[in-house]
Amino acid sequence: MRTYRNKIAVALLSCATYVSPSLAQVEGEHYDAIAKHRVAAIQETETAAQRDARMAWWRDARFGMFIHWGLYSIPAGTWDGKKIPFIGEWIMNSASIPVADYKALAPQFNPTAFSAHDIVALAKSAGMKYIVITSKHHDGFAMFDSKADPFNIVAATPFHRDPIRELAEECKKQGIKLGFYYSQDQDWTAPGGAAYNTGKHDLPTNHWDSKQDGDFANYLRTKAIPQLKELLTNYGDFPVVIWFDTPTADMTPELAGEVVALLNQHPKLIWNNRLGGGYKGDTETPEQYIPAKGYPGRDWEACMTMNDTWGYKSYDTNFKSTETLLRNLIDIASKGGNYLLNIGPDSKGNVPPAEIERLHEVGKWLAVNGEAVYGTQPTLFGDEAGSFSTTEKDDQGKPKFIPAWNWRSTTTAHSIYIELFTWPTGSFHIDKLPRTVTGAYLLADKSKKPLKITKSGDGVDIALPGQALDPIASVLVLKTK
Ligand code: FHN
Repeated sequence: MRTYRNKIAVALLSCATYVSPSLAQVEGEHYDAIAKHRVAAIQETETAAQRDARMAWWRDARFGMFIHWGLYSIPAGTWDGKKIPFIGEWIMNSASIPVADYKALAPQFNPTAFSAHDIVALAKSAGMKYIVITSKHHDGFAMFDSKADPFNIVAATPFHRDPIRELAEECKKQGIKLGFYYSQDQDWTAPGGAAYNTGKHDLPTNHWDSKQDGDFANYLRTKAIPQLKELLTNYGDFPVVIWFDTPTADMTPELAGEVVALLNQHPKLIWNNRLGGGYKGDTETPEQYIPAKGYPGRDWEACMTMNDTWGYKSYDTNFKSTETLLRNLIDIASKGGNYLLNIGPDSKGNVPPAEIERLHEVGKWLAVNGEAVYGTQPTLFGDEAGSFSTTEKDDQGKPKFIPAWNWRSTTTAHSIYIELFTWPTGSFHIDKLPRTVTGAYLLADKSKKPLKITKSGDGVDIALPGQALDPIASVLVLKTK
């Protein structure tokens, strides 16, 4: 059972495209039939220039905050006195909690410490340019005021406030963008909503409570689509992103087309590759890993946790170091992607101090070195990122990518940035220069003192001071023609 659960976990956490095999098969075998019923998404009809304009802010942003917050923060990883394995927001599924028992959490949810102001300010101080929050996760509980379904934070809890509205207002005030995660397919408390089987349930439906049984199309039409409409129309300038998740074969091209018809009414919207029904969306969404070479030609966003859960788990203290988080951000930027880094507030609405601390530290680095991240293009080099092992294999049996952590590079029209993780003695050597370099300095050096450049073979040596300017990453700027 454990192996099976782990396999599911790996599949959930690392699947890049979220097109289920059965769906891929359907597409292959019945392409014509599908084409007839398929609604063309904006992505398929717009020109490249229109697409560039729509994606411009997102591509410049490079760094966003993911927020997983919901009823699952009350049990916080423990049910009936037992620590439940797997990610916190999955506790209902992992512990096979009956619908009525899970719904009984709502009257206990009163997150009076929640401050939209503080969370938005935290994202800003971290140097993040957008926020994506779980408006409804797989448990079916809406974190917003929904007339479409009463299982929501305003109608079903003593809190009676709409955090999504408060966040939308704060994001507007503080000048940062807001997107909504919405679990369109899995819904464990609505009849007909899908459920992944994590290996605990033997029932053919994957449901563990007869209250979950029902018709998926009916669920989609009476809950998910009406709630998506509410989210798309009730929050002013937002959402700028809809972040779908975990599609199943239930999401046929026809049903997904009904969602797409709604999304198409919001032509500036960006949505990811996890709707299902064969729709590619705007963005690839590698989860908990950084792809070796990024996705050349596709926009992409790596979403990651700081510890080992998305939703709050009281006993998960396995936090990554600030060094790891910063290296991830730089690595992702050097491959042309965005980093969507998660926080998991507790049941009172407090963000765990370990997360706040790390975000502040990342923000301090970006305040000095942000020019090397925001609005940049991928590396012009490539070899600095690492190489494929000749002996080790990855989960899919392919040669494993072993990252090298010496340096990374990002680019703008007139600069090449070299983010140095290990500080070379005396000078930094570049073998082959893709552009003519006209000057060099360290980004953290306010005086921009020129560094001596010496031609060396096809490349150059840049003379460096004895000490790195930053213990994690110092940025060398090469001005170029
Ligand atoms: O099942 C979810 C999980 O709970 C979490 O929301 C992540 C975030 O990308 N998405 C799914 C797993 O891929």
